Amino acid sequence: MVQTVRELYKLNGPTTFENNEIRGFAGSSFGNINGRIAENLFTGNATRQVTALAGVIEDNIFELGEGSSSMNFGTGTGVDFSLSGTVRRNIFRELLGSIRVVGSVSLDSFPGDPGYGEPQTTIFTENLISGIGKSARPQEDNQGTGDPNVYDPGAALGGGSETVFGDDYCTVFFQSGAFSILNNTVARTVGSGLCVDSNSFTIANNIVWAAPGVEGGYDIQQIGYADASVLVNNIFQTATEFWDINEGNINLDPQYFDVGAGDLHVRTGSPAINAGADNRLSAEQVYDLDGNARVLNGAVDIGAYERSTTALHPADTNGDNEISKDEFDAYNTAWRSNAVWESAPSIIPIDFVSRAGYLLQSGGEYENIGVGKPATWVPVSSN
Ligand SMILES: [Ca+2]
Ligand SMILES: [Ca+2]
Repeated sequence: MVQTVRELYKLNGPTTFENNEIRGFAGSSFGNINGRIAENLFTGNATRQVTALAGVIEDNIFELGEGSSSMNFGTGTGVDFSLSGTVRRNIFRELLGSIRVVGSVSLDSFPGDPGYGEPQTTIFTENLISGIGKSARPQEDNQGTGDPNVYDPGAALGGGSETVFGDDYCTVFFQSGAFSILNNTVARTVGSGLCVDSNSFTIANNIVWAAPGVEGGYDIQQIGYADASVLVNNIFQTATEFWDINEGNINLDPQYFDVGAGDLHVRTGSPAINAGADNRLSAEQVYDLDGNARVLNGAVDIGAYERSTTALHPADTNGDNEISKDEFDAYNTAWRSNAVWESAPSIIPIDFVSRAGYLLQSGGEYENIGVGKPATWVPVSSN
């Protein structure tokens, strides 16, 4: 379903916006949505992918855009308008602009005033972020650098100056209010990774690691003064100084499975496995980005994914860790006839069919190596 600009502007006020595909959007903003934005695909848009006000943004994909993603939580004018929001399990990939998350603030009163609204905490968890500043779409050479693939700060793109936040270019910029930034995975491709410029924040259990060839910037950058700042159990290489609590962080390669192909699951033996801080988890963290339980094998993992090697290939209906000829034929037939399959995904993707064929051809048992599906199922003999 493709939404038009006019229809999207109708979405003010509490509402649910889900299961849409928004493609080739060239306006200035999607308008404010005060509700739930879930399971949408935003792809190939020329400006800000979404501007949302409060509510929940979960399980969306934002990709291949020339603009940025901007999310404002509680930036209203009344003292009662101090709302919190949750941004979880979204995938942001190949966007030219950055991601800005503005937290809860009360604009018309000040600390000490009667009725001053205490900021609520905005929750940002289990998001996957890669390829920011490097849209896969062909770009114009806005600033005359001679290279259309170079990000030009301040370039007059669809999103205008809104593609640049703060003094430095940041992949994700958290501004105002209070934040819990937990269990995200960021492959930093340009500028700094996570930047925070707000009253208080907890940054825990995140992986922020530069993609190959990226230089300069910080993985985690604190801008300005904060009342409370916590940095615990993250994997990163570089961060600015001055944290109230700075402990349990790891400076070791997270061992992504295949960063080039965008699979940021970690490999067996990764320092991320079971190395998160369980006592920093939020009640909002029910599932990991794959939909598995957030905590498995006794302790939470660092990053958006919880390592799990238990799922069988959906074609393996008798659960014996082998794909038989009959099982493959049934799966293949269901795919050809668009039949609903009992084990998820119910609409069978073609790469799941070809993986079943590969496992059949290889013969013998297969195993789950804990990465993205369907590449996670490999013949035992090949591993
Ligand atoms: Ca675990
Ligand atoms: Ca079987």
